[in-house]
Amino acid sequence: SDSTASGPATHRAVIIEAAGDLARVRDDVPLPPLRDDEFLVRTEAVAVNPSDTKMRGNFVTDGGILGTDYAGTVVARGRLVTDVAIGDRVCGAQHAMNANEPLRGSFGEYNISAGRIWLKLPPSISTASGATFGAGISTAGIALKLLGLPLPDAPVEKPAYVLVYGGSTATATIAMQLLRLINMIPIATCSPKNAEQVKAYGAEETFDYKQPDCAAKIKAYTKNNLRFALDCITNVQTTTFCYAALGRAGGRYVSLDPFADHVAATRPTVKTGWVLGPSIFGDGSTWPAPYGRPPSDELRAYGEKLWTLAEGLVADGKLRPHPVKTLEGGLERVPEGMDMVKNGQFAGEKCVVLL
Ligand code: CO7
Repeated sequence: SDSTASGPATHRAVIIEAAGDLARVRDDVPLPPLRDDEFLVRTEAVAVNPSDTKMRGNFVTDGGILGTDYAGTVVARGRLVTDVAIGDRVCGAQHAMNANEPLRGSFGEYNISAGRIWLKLPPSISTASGATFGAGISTAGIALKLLGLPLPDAPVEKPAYVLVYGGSTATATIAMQLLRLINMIPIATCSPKNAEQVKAYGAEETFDYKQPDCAAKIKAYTKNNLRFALDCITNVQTTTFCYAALGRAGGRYVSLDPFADHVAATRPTVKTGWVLGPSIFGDGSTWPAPYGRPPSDELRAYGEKLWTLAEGLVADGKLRPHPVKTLEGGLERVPEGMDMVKNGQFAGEKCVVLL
């Protein structure tokens, strides 16, 4: 029986020591014991997200493991686990730099499953590509909720446009596919060079945001009726742009980070929200304000539903991963990958480090 199996007491992982504020690889990082309802994954690939590069200063729990995204093979499971078997390939997300459980980041030789925020990978998806799903599915899923839109088990009856600002970002390629699956119609901003790819992920039309009249063009395309905007970039210019494109009756604006209040204040008929990725676990957030949150059973249940649905969609080929560029050579390359992501060297592709 594998019911008592567990991992080693320590493993190699990428941590942050608050004093130095630098990401570094250590060989002797404790691996928490497996609980009855958890399984253990030997990590084979991790993806670097822009958010990993922002876990500095007061986001850091001293000695905490960095990283959200992982994929690998199940090597042990607790006695209550029945939905995965030893040898299954899985991917998922971790709640990194959670002060209550700082050793649960994804950038380690082992990952312990977190709630239902994981899925079994079908043979059609490589482990490297699987490593990109964690933050992407979680972020896009929360965005749908904040937009007041359903999940793919209950598509809308009346399709409507959704502006996806930053159509070539990793969040957008997942969000646009989910929008199509719920019968909504994504339109997106991106550079002309990315237009074909953005359409391949679901955009009906793309708009070059560098053109001065771009927001007006979107307003005309949507006949001054656009009611939904998802801002995958989020700065003063992008919030202003989305507000200018939304139609006369207002609607919903959702961003990936806190947005500029002075822009939002200009249109009270626009409801707002911003995505806090790790809220998908339902265990709240210990990150500093305004990123702190109390636990939420509602979000926990939503996350479980989202990831259960996503597993089926990925298996059916209806939810495809973002393009990847891989770095070989193991966890040692994660700090380098983070620098490259920060400097924009992975634009349009997820940085995936192979272990
Ligand atoms: O989810 C979490 C936990 C779950 C359990 S934690 C959150 C995880 N999510 C992230 O870390 C992503 C958050 N997003 C961002 O940090 C930003 O929105 C950026 C802009 C960095 C997007 O990151 P992504 O990695 O998706 O994008 P990228 O670096 O690959 O850039 C893609 C494209 C660029 O090529 C530009 O496209 P074109 O078509 O315009 O050439 O995004 C575009 N872009 C901009 N567009 C307009 C980049 N910066 C842009 C800008 N304005 N300032």
